[in-house]
Amino acid sequence: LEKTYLDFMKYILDNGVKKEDRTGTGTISVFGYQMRFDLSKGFPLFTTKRTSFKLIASELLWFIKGDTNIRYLLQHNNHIWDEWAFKKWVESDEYEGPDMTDFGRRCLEDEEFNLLYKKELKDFCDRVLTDDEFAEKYGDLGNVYGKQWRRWTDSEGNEIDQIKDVINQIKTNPDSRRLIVNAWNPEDVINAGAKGSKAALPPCHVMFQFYVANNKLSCQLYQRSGDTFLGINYNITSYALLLYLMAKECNLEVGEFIHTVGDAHIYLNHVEQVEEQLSREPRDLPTLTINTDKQSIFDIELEDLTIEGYNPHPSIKAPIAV
Ligand code: THF
Repeated sequence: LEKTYLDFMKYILDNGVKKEDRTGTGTISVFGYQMRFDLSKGFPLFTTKRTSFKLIASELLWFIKGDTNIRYLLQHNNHIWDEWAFKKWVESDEYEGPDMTDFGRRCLEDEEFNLLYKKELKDFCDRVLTDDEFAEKYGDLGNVYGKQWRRWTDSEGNEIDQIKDVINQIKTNPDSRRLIVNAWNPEDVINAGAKGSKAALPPCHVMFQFYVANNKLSCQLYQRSGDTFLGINYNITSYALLLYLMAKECNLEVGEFIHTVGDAHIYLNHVEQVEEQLSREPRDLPTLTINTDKQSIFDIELEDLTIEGYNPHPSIKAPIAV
């Protein structure tokens, strides 16, 4: 399974074109690529660089809870969504600290600014953790995954729980060709990220579909945009975990996870890291165990998930593009 991901990165390096992007970092990019992972062959938490299962699992449980506030993530020491909430805060009228315009790019270019940013971000996180009113206002990313998965609002103001609905459909109508969860809400993605917009950023993993055959549950994801070195490996592990949890809930075996990516890119400041990772030899994949007392996906907590036999190569650091 891991080789499938490594081949994908190599394919982008060999065939990608240079392309500018929203963040100003620059990428090497290809359009349209598909990977298939047969989950009966192992759990795809990759070994060629150490990756934190806890970060991936707590993010997925956050989506499944329907939560869109980073406070839950911070409570689990998960900082992968900080920048997007922080951006909303420093662009607000209430913010009176040092100018943080374009902080993502400036952090890379200016070490002094980077220290200032780190301190400002830490103060922000502390406040989200301790100040309820502040958290409600600035910890929330708006209509992102958790909202669309669990509380999609229809034109009459009623909420649709897509995850519950798809579970019911898988259980009662497994041959259905409509087993879909859609995170792309056109009304909410207009101007996403701009001041006063409904979502901090438009979803990258846009839509997924389930499929049942031979008592196995499979899942295919369409991802419109993928940060191959920092994001896609997380997404693969995350959707594999989601598939395990859904299969358990529906009394099915796990089948395949199929990952279809639109703009698949490697940021120019990740190329060296990718080459380092490609030079490493994949090791045996770990196994995932889920607490068997809990059948429902909605009852699962972080403590119910255990990874065993994970013996990866060291982590490889890289800056995230904001
Ligand atoms: N934006 C970009 N540019 N890339 C993404 O992968 C991405 N995400 C989410 C939203 N916007 C994105 C956030 N997901 C890391 C990994 C995934 C993220 C955000 C950050 C990251 O920096 N991982 C590091 C270490 C993390 C840590 O230890 O705290 C790593 O080495 O894995 C796509 O969903």
